[in-house]
Amino acid sequence: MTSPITTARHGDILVVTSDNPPVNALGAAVRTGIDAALKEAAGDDSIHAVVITCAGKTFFAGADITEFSKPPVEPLLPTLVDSIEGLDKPVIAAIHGTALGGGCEVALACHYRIAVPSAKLGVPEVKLGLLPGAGGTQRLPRVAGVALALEMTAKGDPISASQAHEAGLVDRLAGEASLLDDALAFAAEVAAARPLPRASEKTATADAQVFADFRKTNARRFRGFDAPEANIACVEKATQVPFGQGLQFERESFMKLMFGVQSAAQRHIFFSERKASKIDGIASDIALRPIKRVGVIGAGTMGGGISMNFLSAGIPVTIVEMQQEALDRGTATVRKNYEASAAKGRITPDQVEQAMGALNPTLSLEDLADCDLIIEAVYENMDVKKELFGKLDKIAKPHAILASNTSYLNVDEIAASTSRPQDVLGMHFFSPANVMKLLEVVRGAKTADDVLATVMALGKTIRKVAVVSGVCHGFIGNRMLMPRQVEAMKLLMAGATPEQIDKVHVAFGMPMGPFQMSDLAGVDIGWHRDPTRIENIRDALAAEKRWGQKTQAGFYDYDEKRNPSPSPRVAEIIEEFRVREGAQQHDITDEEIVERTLYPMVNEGALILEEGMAQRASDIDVVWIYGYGWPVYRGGPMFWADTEGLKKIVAGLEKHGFEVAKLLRDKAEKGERFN
Ligand code: T1G
Repeated sequence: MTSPITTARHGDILVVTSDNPPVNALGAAVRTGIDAALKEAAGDDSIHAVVITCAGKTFFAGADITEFSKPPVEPLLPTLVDSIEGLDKPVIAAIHGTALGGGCEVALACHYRIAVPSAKLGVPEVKLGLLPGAGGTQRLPRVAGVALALEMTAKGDPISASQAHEAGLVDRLAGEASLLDDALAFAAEVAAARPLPRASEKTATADAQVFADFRKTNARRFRGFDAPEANIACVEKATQVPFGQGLQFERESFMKLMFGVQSAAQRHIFFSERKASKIDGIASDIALRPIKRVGVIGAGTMGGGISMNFLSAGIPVTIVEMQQEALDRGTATVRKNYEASAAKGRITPDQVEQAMGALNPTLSLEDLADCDLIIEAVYENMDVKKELFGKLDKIAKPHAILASNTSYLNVDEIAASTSRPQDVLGMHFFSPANVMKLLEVVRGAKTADDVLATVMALGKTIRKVAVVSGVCHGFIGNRMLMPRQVEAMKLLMAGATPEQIDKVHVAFGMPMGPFQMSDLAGVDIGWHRDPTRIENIRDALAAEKRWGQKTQAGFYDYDEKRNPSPSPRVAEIIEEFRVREGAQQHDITDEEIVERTLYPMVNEGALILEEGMAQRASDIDVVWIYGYGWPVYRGGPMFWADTEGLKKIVAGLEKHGFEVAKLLRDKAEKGERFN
């Protein structure tokens, strides 16, 4: 097998190039090749400097994550990194694309770093539940300073080449199109410079208060995660002990995380997110329909948010409303959202105008005639949607894709109201649609393969995590949410309080519990709106306009800053229903709350898989991570069930009288996992 590493002489400079698509991951063959090149350079006195560069779209984007579950192969990355730094000739890293993780650590071990302005550098290991395990936690604070090293290691976001240059992480900026030439010139310039600047020989200093402040400032963000604190502790160690001891501490900390459940969960999600974009049974090179203009019907919260996804990706949008006032309000909201992002420096004012200039508001459905994709985000009512799709069928051009943003209605029934069911599918965005990453793409019985593949690819273009769902009530996410909400209400009747149930979910790692979620989304969603018809606790709350945060009262009472507090009135309503229904109460433990609200979600997930409504268990995990904030360090409901043990899940479900899904029972009995 040819090595992904090649070397070439440019005068007295040895250029080492990695060509290991798609991201030049530092797999065993790459490490072996670089090691051989270093030996070549060390043994040849006519070589006075080394340039390490990469072909393709990026400098090394990290260790090869797929190797983590396999036995380690020499030379290990930490060893290789030390060999680079230890060479007695200058090694220059020529960086483009994203120098991430082990890639950034290779660059840090080089004596010099030159990067094109569009490059990024980062150590995202924390997002995999890890830490830079090849010296990064010890070299980065020594080169770029402790404050920046804390930000980069504990949060995992990359910085731009210019930020890196300002911080001293990058020594030179190259021309965008002249990286190698500029790197060679830089190498010639420093070839004789001594002593060689070695990160490990610098010192990292910081007041202890810096670490205490950083921990305090980020406590909420890091809640429940192991890796951020491990990264902080390693950077702190770099200011306390010599480099070698710091490396040892880093190594021990890395191994602890690597073999922990959280990193396994976070690596599972890394690969699952990418796997979700693949559609079983459809060729990955299927011809896609070009999407040059998108139509959005409805300029409310959803329609405006949906439009922004396309505008931000540079795709013009025609947005339709029935009333001018609603249309104006909708487009004003889009502008307000963009201007808020500009105020935070996330986008430039020019980009705001560019996006708004690509938004074409209209009151006429006929203006959608030139759209390649039309998405409706109108009132969640089947008759309304069927009538609208009937009209679109006559207006839309041939091969236009017609999508419904419905959150649970039957997409096949909607498709049947057109003469082109093959062009119809669901695109279920999550509110706020311009923020939430999940997009459930609902495949109708007659949806054409190229239509599905086009929308899945478009999902990536608009920076969503798209997951294919079959047609069933609630698709994947909301279908699993329902049993959780139903059981939460039953637990109120059995003696629990809303705050007790929510507290268990938040302690588990969810951003909020079932009742906090209801208050945020609106207790009145789906309510029959007849205040005289009070059949359950939710009806009683809705009848008293306890519609949630928006009315400063729901399952909780809210002050003017929307701070929640337990509601005596809600406690009364619950008690009234307990009496009225003759409900039996008992002391409810946190464990029972988990068994009765989370285990049924796993059970529903098993039914979804049995019915083929999701392609794979990992898709279900992706839905809950990106659509509902399931803690990524638990890997999603199905991954979590595997770690709990399916036998334990089955026993818990049976204990509370649930009917166990066949797939779940079979897997439990065979000792199998979902993932
Ligand atoms: N190892 C193995 N495969 C990888 C990979 C990696 N590091 N990064 C990406 N891939 C695969 C990915 O699964 C996909 O495969 C394809 O490449 C394209 O990826 C010791 C321990 C670089 C910003 O965490 O953030 O170094 O689906 O779709 O959108 O301290 O990939 O095509 O089969 O994401 O252009 C640290 C992870 C590793 C970076 C490019 N590094 N990668 O994004 O492409 S741990 C990372 C990314 C480490 C050391 C530690 C992104 C990207 P497939 P993609 P993209």
